[in-house]
Amino acid sequence: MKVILHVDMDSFFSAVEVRENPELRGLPVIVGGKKAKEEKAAEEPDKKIRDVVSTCSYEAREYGIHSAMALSRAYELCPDAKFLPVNMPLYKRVSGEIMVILRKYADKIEQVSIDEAFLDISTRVRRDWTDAREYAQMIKKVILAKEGLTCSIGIAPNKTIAKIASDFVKPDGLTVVKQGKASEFLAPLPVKKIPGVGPKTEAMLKEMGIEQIGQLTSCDVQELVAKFGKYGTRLHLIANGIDESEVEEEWQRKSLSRERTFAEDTKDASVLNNCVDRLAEEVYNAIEEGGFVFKTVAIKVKFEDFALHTRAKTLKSFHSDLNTLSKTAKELMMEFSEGKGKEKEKKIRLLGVRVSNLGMVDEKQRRIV
Ligand code: TTP
Ligand code: MG
Repeated sequence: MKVILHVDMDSFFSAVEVRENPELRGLPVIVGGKKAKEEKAAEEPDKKIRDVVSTCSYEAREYGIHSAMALSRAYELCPDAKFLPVNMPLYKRVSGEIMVILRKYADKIEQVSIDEAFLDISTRVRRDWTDAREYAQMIKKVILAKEGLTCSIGIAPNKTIAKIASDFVKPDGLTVVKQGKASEFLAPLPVKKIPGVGPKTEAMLKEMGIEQIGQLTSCDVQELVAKFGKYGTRLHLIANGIDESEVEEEWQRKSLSRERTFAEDTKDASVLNNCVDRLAEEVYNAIEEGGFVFKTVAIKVKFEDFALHTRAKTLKSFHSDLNTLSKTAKELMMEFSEGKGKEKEKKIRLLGVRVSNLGMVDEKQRRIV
């Protein structure tokens, strides 16, 4: 069982501005647009001014102001609000500091935007969830003490529910959805609360008579698949509280690859094999340098007619040796040369070797972390 925590900072850009200028506290503060024209021209001469609200304080939200609204409209709704230009370098710096703090409290952390992150805290709290709430309260306290900012946190058995939960009570909220309580929590919520369900999907679901997440659970999956393809299955699973996706550290999402285009298209087996060997060696050097281990090996083949194919194999455990890498890559290559009739006839224009599903070798303990 996993315990996942999702943190989302409250009215992030404007909260940072208020922190920097305490006299703004309690006022409607709107952040959006660029600095005065002259300054802007010097900084980004080619960019057009995007005159929309990036975000605003909760006081400003009372006037109906929200992100992505035209600044002119925001001005109509609340002419007395404090309007501030976007100071991105400042928000990025604060975001970086927050992520450093959060990292200490997680087995794994995945930053998903400037002001939000998933933390896998499975080994940090008790299995019975009794201290999950206290754990989140402690994180909130630390962020407030060190950064002077509030955030909202959701804790749940998976990423999707944790994200929905962090939005459930805002600002300065904390929502814990225990294992076994997911369906109950999700059922009454509108479908648009599911990450990825935008106005279009929402409208299509409404046509099917589905407005709440609970209604998704009782509807026929085939009907959802017919309308939304693969995403239909995912929607059904999410509504049932199922999401197996892992919290992925940045380096886990990464892959390493090398590729080569032949001077002349070829189907000569020994030329192709040599090339796979050389590419595997180059990839091996890169993973060794980075201290990585890999689980998945893939090859990419572009034929003379530019048709592009990839083939991948995921191994049972992590590896870090050149032998496994080139052997697996060559096996995958064989599948092409011995493969289907048409492909067999075609010459190859480009070859690529890639490893993904990377892990890190911890130097001190010589283990995968
Ligand atoms: P959000 O977390 O969506 O919004 P927020 O932090 O301002 O408010 P909330 O309390 O509801 O979480 O986005 C984080 C930051 O990203 C936000 O402070 C500004 C920026 N942003 C934009 O620039 N444009 C947008 O349309 C949105 C939604 C956000
Ligand atoms: Mg936020």
